[in-house]
Amino acid sequence: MTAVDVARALVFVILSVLGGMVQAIAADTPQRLCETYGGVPPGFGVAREADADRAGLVAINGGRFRMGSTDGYPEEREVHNVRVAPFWIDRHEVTNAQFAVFVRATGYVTRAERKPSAEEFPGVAANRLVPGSAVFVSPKGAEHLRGAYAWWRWMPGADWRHPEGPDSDIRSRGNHPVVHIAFEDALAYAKWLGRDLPTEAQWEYAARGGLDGASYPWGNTPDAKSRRANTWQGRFPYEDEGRDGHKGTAPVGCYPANGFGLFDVVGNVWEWTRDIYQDRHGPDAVEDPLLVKLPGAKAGPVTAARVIKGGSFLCAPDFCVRYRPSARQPQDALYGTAHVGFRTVLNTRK
Ligand SMILES: [Ca+2]
Repeated sequence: MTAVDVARALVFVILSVLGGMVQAIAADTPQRLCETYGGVPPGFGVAREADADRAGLVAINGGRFRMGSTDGYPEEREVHNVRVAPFWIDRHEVTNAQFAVFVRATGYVTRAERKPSAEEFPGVAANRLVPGSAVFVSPKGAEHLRGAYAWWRWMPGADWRHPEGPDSDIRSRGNHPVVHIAFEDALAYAKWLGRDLPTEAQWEYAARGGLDGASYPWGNTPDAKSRRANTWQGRFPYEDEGRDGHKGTAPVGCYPANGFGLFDVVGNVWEWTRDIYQDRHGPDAVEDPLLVKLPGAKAGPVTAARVIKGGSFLCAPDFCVRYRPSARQPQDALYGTAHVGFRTVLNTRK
């Protein structure tokens, strides 16, 4: 072996070791979005860009999957087979910055910003019919004994621009998910982009990221080290220890993407779907039952309670283990609250 060969061998060994180290670092450092991201995907809201209608979307191949779970809450049953056609879905939850682009372009005013009508709230005094939304407030002492969900407080002046009430703002939260969005607000945003809200089946299929039947988007192991999603650590509803790095909403994309490249499918904020809530799943479906009615089908009145998915920063292991793809909850379509957001889909087979 010549000196040149020895040198080459040494270089090879060094490069191999370095390469292994780089791979190890890459494997240990999951893809993240939030640190350098302003909240608006390239081309978004710019009509002249050829692919603007797909800005921020990820293509999802269709497929058949087992929807629901027998391990979770009763409403997640029965496990049944559904086939979804190919579709596109937002890589991340709709952000404040994106919603601001929509509002600037259209002048849209959300429900939480409008004065509620007397017809909707018969018997409520006129001076109490003021714009607002429900904000989470940690109860003090035995305050929670006032009743279930006593940690929600109706706050006049709370809306998407003022998530914790009139004295709060979103100036440094352009890349956080927009909240206090009612179902009709989310739908209006989606329609403005020529899109829709996901059906529950689309949402669940996308959230599973290809891991059919798994408990979580990343597999079957709980997130013991609080590195995979923005949830609640500590005793709910008193103290959020924030061991996952965030109390309240987090910028989108701070946690590893799932197998389809989607961020925050569980945790951070609940997400609206089109489906009207029923407390059990239907039977096996050859195709997603809501989508076979397309095009132009109306999926029930805009005021009907809808399914929300994914759980939120308020989901804690001792209270609400709903940061799982199969988990579901009804949400009054008229109210978004501080922990409900959404993402959009583009159905290409219209
Ligand atoms: Ca958290």
